[in-house]
Amino acid sequence: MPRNIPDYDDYDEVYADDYFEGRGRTKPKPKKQSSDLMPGVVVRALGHHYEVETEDGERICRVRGRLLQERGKDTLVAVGDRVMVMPEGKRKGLIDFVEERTSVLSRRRPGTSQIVEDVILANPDQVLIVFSVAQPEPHLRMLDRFLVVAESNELPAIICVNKVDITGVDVAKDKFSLYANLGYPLIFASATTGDGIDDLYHLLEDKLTVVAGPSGVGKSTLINAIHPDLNLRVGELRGFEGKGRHTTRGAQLFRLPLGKDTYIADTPGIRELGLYEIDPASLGFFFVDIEPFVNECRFPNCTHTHEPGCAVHAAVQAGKISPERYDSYLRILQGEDLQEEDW
Ligand SMILES: Nc1nc2c(ncn2[C@@H]2O[C@H](COP(=O)(O)OP(=O)(O)OP(=O)(O)O)[C@@H](O)[C@H]2O)c(=O)[nH]1
Ligand SMILES: [Mg+2]
Ligand SMILES: [Zn+2]
Repeated sequence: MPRNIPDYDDYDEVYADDYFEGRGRTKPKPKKQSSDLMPGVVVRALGHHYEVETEDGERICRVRGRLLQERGKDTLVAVGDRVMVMPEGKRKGLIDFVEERTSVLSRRRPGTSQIVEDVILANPDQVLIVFSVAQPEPHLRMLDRFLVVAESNELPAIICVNKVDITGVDVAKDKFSLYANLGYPLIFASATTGDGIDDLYHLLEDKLTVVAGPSGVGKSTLINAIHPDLNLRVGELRGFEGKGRHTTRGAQLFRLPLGKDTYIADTPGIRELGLYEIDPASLGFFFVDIEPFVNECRFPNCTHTHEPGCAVHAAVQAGKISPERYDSYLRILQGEDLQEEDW
């Protein structure tokens, strides 16, 4: 084992400082045991430390050395992870164990040629995808990409169209009509006037909902409108294009006073949403409007681009799949990485 990674197996060694702190005390503190472990949920990442909510409050935790070694390059601990914590004093702790994730919202880590998973949030039950009707203008091809990420992670998606105060709800319904037809729950909201907030609130009960979308669309403002006590930081928009400033840094999980177990996670605006581990032959399954035709193609490994006897292509020609959605499919298939600057 390399010297610079401490081995936390021996709790005596780790807590040695604690023993000496109590100078003058005749009996050493009792040895830490695994029965002292307490369950918790990671609510925020702070560099190499994590804020964990446990039954007796929040603790700032570091990660046990052995875990650091075991997990290689994958996201070791993510916001939303259920963990076991060895308490250290009243407010600190050591993450001893990370429970297997039941779901993730993840993407391909940007800025590297290696294919690495970047877990945006662990264990969500659903994803609330927020776009604004204006300021910034919605980029629907990017929305399609968010939907593919939700479908490929098997997460139910709700679409929230925010800032309807700017254009009026009719313009918003018109711009997003395609998505009402696809069957996704669609909520028209204004975090400023409070329109649609009640509808949103009712969808959250007893679930962990991750709020995702581009920067500046009003994700944090919406969460504040749902639960004003949180008082999250909200950013100004930059320039005449009204793009966001990436105000929220790092995902953060909040418990809501609603039902027994309701959490909402704010996430930073996503600039780049590379898809992780989706092979070309299965991409069609993650478009709810393309999927019904996939098994009717002549070739089982059809990519729905040029192959003869392609049922998807025929459905596009017949107007059963919209040209815009098919265009999104082709762009993702070709590996086009949309960046915010291209929107
Ligand atoms: N007109 C209008 N402006 C809104 C509404 N919701 C949010 N805004 C404004 O949009 C700007 C960006 O809001 P944020 O809540 O910071 O956006 P965000 O999606 O959290 O952005 P990031 O944290 O950067 O990802 C702020 O100036 C908000 O006041 C709305 O419903 N209507
Ligand atoms: Mg924000
Ligand atoms: Zn086909």
